[in-house]
Amino acid sequence: MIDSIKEKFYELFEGEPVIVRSPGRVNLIGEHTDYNMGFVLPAAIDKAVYYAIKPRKDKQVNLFAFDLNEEWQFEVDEVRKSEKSWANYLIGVVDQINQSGREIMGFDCVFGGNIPIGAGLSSSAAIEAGLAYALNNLFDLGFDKIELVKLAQRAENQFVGVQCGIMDQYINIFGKKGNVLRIDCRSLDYEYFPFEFDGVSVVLFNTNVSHSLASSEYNQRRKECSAGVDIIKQKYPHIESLRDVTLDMLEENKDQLDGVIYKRCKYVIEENERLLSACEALNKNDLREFGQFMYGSHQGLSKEYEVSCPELDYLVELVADREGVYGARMMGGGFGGCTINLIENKYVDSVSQFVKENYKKKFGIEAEVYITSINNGTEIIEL
Ligand code: GAF
Repeated sequence: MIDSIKEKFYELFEGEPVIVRSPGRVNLIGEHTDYNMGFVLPAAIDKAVYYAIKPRKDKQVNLFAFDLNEEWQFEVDEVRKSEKSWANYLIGVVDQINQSGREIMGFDCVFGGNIPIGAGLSSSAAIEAGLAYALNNLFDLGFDKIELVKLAQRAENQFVGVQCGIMDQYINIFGKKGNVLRIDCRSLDYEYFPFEFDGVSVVLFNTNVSHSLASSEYNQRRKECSAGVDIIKQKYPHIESLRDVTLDMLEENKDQLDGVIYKRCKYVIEENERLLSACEALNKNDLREFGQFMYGSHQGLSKEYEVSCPELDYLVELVADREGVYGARMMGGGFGGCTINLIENKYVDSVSQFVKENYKKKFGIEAEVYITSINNGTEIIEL
């Protein structure tokens, strides 16, 4: 992959590029908690976007998307939306750098990778944060890591127009081989938890569906959560987010809350608690207990937060009682994409076979299987 991207760079441009690897991510537990100022537990993975990139002496930016065989050009000082949706993830980053008051020159860039699009593995954050990281280094912009995370998130929120939380860009920059990260999305502190269990694999089953509801429902969930906060705040003025709300407070306010909003808030409060308990299980090296919290998370996402879909539910149901499976749940925003599964190595083949056969029978769609390993966050791999 890296060689083909470099070759393309040599074909299109002059000189020697820097190579940057920018990973996708998994999230073990803690879904839809980031924008509620709660906790998440993601890890950067081996699937990644690779950049071959070199500064220019003028203000011209030449982008080439290797996987799509498409190009886009613009001037650093003339940033506007592209009709090519992929280009907006990159232009948004340049736009944010411009807004920060830092100055960059143009650059030549070929990028491509193996993060499946629409699978919930955060290919868009990989593109944004990877480019922010690369430009920070190429032009000595002096952003620290957390500033890069926020810049990449703003590119997505403001330029691409998706109101995502901070998890995906954060793990992209801070990921560390062999570790999951417990991120406190309120303080933006983090803690590494080693996640290398002999004989156990992190396996993703891709539904290969991506229901169009995803972004409208995502924004709707955000609104429902803040509507809940607004009501509970009337009694508890110090409340700023669902992170500050306990189940007792929620129960006290149940009569004032619409039934749907109550369910959404309950899920978020419980998911935060589940995540903290799951981390205690990790500290005890107890994957069985950890896996039970994953199932609990899926139930909540499916029944209370209602961001699952029949395909995701079925993939979790298929593995739930199978030998060798510790835990499974839907992952990411929902309405399609992947489930994440912890499976004993010696059962990975048989469980995958079983899942693929049954999923195909039920939905007529091939489920893809990715066995992932936990890798570093974005890094320069060739100078
Ligand atoms: C998407 C968003 F981009 C994240 O910020 C997060 O909210 C996630 O959905 C749900 O946990 O990946």
